[in-house]
Amino acid sequence: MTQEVHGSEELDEPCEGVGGEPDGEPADVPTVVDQPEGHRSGFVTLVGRPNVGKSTLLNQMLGTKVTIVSDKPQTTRTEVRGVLTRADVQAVFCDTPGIHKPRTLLGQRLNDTARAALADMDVVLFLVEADGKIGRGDRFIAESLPPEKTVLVLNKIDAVGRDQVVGQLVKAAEMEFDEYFPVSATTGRGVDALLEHVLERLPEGPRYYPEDTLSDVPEAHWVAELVREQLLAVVREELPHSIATRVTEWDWPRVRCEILVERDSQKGIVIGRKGSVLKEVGTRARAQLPEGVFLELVVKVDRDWQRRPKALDRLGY
Ligand SMILES: Nc1nc2c(ncn2[C@@H]2O[C@H](COP(=O)(O)OP(=O)(O)OP(=O)(O)O)[C@@H](O)[C@H]2O)c(=O)[nH]1
Ligand SMILES: [Mg+2]
Repeated sequence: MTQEVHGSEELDEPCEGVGGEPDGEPADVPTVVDQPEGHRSGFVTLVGRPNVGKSTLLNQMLGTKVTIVSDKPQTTRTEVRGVLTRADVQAVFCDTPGIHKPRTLLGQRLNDTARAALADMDVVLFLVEADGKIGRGDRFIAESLPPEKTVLVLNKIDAVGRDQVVGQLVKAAEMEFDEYFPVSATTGRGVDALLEHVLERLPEGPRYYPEDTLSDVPEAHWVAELVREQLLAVVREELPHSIATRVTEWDWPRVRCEILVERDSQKGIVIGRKGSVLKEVGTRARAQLPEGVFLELVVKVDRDWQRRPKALDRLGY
């Protein structure tokens, strides 16, 4: 397994047609696969402020990793679908970006993506944190959720004592939803009960995805996401929002992934001394990919990409 650590080049001419495209974009509307007798199905959206644990909860419910996680806010940037299929029921879960007060065009787009994922949902899982303040940001989101479809999930109960869980549930109850589930997405506590409840709520309906489908994320986009996840974990500076990744060459097992930053000064941080940061990111990303992958990481500057509509379009945000 080799990994090339590149310096950087200016991105003069933005490449067209990249950003999750080598495998094609996921279709917006899934086709109906089949409908066994008495089968139930539906769409379940996870929403909440950034960092409340939406992606962690989705991975825990599916028992497999379909969406990346980090301790930095605004990790999820696109809608990610994870599919749970049983003989009699199929749930299509939609992970969404955290809804927040936007400061850039990227922030606005993330909010729009989350809002769009709320249309035509059967169940909304609205996550709030047990170990943080339930405040204006949460109430702002709550106001736009359909009460009859919303289940309030109090996440991160492993991080607090029982009194705090009760106190937070009382606080959350001010938002007047009917159903409350305290869970820990990390340890899995309470998650089975939540999952069974969600599945029971789904109406009669067809199987939308083949039974072996776990997610709608194209492979190339997934590799780019794993690289971004490891950058979020490894890079210490306040860079998370300035980093984007995209796969520009896919010749399996050779994959070339570009890391975009916004300014020259950020290149050195992402590369690290003698390439140490890039090397670690590559090693950690490869550990999650099939053996033998040749991952080439290249750092480029795409000036102020998160404020430029065309740059965001190219990245699929
Ligand atoms: N202690 C504890 N930490 C959790 C739990 N669930 C998530 N976390 C942590 O919270 C942080 C954010 O988790 P994510 O799943 O990325 O949160 P998110 O809501 O998807 O965040 P965005 O995509 O940025 O909106 C990570 O550091 C997780 O490890 C939990 O149940 N307990
Ligand atoms: Mg997320």
